[in-house]
Amino acid sequence: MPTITAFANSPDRGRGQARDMRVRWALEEVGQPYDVRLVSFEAMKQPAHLALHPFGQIPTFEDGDLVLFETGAIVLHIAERHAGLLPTEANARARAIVWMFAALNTVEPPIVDLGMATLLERDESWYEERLPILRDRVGARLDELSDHLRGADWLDGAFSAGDLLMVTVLRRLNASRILVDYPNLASYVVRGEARPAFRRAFDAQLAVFTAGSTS
Ligand code: GTB
Repeated sequence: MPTITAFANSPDRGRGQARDMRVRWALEEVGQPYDVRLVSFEAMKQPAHLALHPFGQIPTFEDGDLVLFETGAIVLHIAERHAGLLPTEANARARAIVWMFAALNTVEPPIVDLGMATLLERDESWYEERLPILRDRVGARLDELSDHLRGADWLDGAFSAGDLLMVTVLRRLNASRILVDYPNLASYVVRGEARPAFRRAFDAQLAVFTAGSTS
């Protein structure tokens, strides 16, 4: 049974924004049970965790001798070894992997930049000037993604690991009102969140927060 790591005290208070959520969701989609080892911010920077993750972050994935980090690589590993997250036809499979990379390399960076600015740079003298620039960059990507998706349920045929990653990336905008201007993307996120595997993963990470706040 694989073991993943997750925050002992997630700053998002169980909203499923930390990146272990993607790995939990992928494992739930393919029906693979898993263990979770919770780590504190201090423990993440200690040698034992750095041996698993050179950047001292969560999540990690351990299965026997195999240790992985980077959520894209972990989700791809799970999708390659189990049925359900990648099409079997070779070209469709390649296109689903394209969407995994697009989620992480093209759509997520401007969303993270906007989130980080809102969180960490609010008191800077240039914050108000920079904010519309960051919002425009996010908007450009959302315009393009929305045009691609149109009225489809998923990015390329059936639900895939590409959708799983894209939905988790778009969920990072949940605290803002940005997706209100993109009804098809908002529905896409709701569709992803309605999947039973998403619900199980979400509830599992929320239970960590709930247990921590009542103990
Ligand atoms: N590229 C790596 C991957 O995809 O696996 C990035 C991993 C990463 O950013 N991990 C974060 C981490 O360990 C947690 S998920 N940070 C601690 C550190 O770097 O010292 C990022 C995250 C954290 C919190 C929220 N939140 O509170 O809303 C959202 C996302």
